[in-house]
Amino acid sequence: MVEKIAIDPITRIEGHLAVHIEVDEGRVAGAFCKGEMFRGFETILKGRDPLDAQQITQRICGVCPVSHGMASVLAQEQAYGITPPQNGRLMRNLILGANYIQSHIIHFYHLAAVDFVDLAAIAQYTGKDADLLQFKNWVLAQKASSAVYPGAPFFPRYEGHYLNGTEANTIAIKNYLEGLRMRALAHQMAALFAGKLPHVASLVPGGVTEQVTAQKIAAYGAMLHDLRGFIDQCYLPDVLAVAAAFPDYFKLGKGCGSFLAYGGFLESDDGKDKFLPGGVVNAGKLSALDPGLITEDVRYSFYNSPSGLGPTAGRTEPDPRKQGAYTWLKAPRYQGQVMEVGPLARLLVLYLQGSNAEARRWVDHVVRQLNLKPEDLVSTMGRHAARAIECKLVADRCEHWLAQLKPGAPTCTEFAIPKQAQGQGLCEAPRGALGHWLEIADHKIGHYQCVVPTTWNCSPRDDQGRPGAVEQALIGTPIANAQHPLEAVRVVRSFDPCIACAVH
Ligand code: NFE
Ligand code: MG
Repeated sequence: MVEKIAIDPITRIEGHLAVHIEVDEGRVAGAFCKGEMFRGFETILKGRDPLDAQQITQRICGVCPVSHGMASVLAQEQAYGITPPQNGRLMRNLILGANYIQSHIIHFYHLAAVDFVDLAAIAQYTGKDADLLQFKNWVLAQKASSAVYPGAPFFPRYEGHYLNGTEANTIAIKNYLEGLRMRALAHQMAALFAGKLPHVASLVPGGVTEQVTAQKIAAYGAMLHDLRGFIDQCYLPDVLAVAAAFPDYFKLGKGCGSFLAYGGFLESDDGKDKFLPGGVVNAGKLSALDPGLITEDVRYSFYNSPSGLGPTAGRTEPDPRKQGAYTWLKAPRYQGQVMEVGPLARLLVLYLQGSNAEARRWVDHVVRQLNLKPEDLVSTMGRHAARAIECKLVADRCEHWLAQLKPGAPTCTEFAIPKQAQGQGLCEAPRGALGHWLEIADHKIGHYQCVVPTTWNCSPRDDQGRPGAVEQALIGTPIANAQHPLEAVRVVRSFDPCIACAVH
C-alpha cells in the first residue's frame, strides 16, 4: 500500500519548504518539493535605477546576500563594460570567502548535524567543560520551566538512530556552541571590507567602496587564523566522525548524477581564471559550460509566463490558482537536463579539472579514511564532506588573497550607465550556481531574472515530467518508520536548501 507523508514545513532549513513523499514497501516511490511562497523580486526591480539592484537583490536572503550582490554587480559590469581593479576583486573574494565560511559552518552544525547528533544528550553530561556545563544547566532550566520540553531549536525532530552517548556526540555539541561564535566571527571578518553584514554596503559595480588599510588586513588575518583553526580542528573532524558513524548515507540520496557550476572567486582581473572553476559534469565526464543552454520550465509552477525560455527572455507572471501546479519554484534545466548545483558539484568540477592538488588530496583522503569508492561521494553524506572540504580550501585561499591586497591602491572603477545594455552575472553562492540577467532600457532596469541555486536543486517536474534534483534524490530512500521520516529529511537537508532564495 502506498502511504503519503507530508513533511510540512521541513524545519532547520532556510525558508518554507514542504516535501510530500509517497512510500511504497518501505521506500520513497514519489517525491514532490513544494516552495510555498512568492516574493516577486524580479518584478520589484523593473523600472528602477540599475544601481538599486545590488542592494535590493541582497534582500532575497540573509544567509547568501553577498552572492546576490555579487551576481548583480557582475551583470552590471558586463552591461557597463568595466572590471574592478585588483584590490576590488580581492576584497570581493575575501567578503564572499567569509560568507562561505559562515554559511557552511551554520549549515553543518546548526541545521544538518542535529539530524545525527543528539543535542538533548547534554542533560546527561557529567564532564567538567564550562561551556557544556552552562549549556546543560540552560537545558535543564528549560525542562523545569516548560510544559513543552524539549523545545526549539532541538525539537520537533524525528526519532531514530543518533550519535547519542558517544564521545563524538559530546564533541559535536561543544562545537555546535563554538560554531555560533565562529559564525559571528566570520561576519565580523567580512564586515572589515563589506561595511556591514549580512547585507553588504560596499559592493558596487566597478569594485568595492571600502579602502584597503594595513589595520584591516591585520584584523582580517587574525580572525581568519581562528576560523581556519576551527575548520581544521573541529569542522572537518566532526564531519568525518559523523560520516564514519552513518556510512549508509554514502549510498542514499544520490540524486540526478549531473552537476553544474558557473565558477567563482576570480583569480585574474580579466575574470577568466577562477579559484572554483565552472563546468558541467555528466556521467562522470567534465565539459565546458554554455550559459546559453539554461532554460526554465513552469508547467508545474504557479506561473502563467511561457515555459522553456532562457533568462533573457523568461518572464515571471504569478498565477496562484494554476491547475496542476504545485510550487512557486520554476524548473531550471541545462540543455533540457536536470542538474545538481552546490559544493558537491563544485568539488567534482574542481577534482575532474585536476589543477588543484589540495582538492585532490582532500577527496582522496576522505575516500581512503572512510573506505569508500570515489563515486560514493555523490550521496547525502558526500554533500556534507564536499561542503567541509570546500570550506577548508576557500578559507586557506583567503590567506593568499589577503596577502595580495595593496593598501592605498584603487578599489573601484568609474562607469556610466548606458541607455540600452544587457548583462549576465554568473557566480557561485554557498549553495551553488547563481545567475542574474539584466537588461537596461532607457537607463533603467527593463528586465531582471534570477536563476538561483535552490531553484535548481528543489525544482519541480519540468515540462517533460522529469523530477528535480532533490525529488530524484528522495526516490528509493528507505523509510523505516512513516511517523518519523528521518531518512527523507537527512537527504533533503544535505542539499542545504534555501527556499527564500529559491522563490525570490
Ligand atoms: Ni538563501 Fe542562496 C545560497 C542563493 S540558495 S541561501 O547560497 O543564491 O538558493
Ligand atoms: Mg527567477
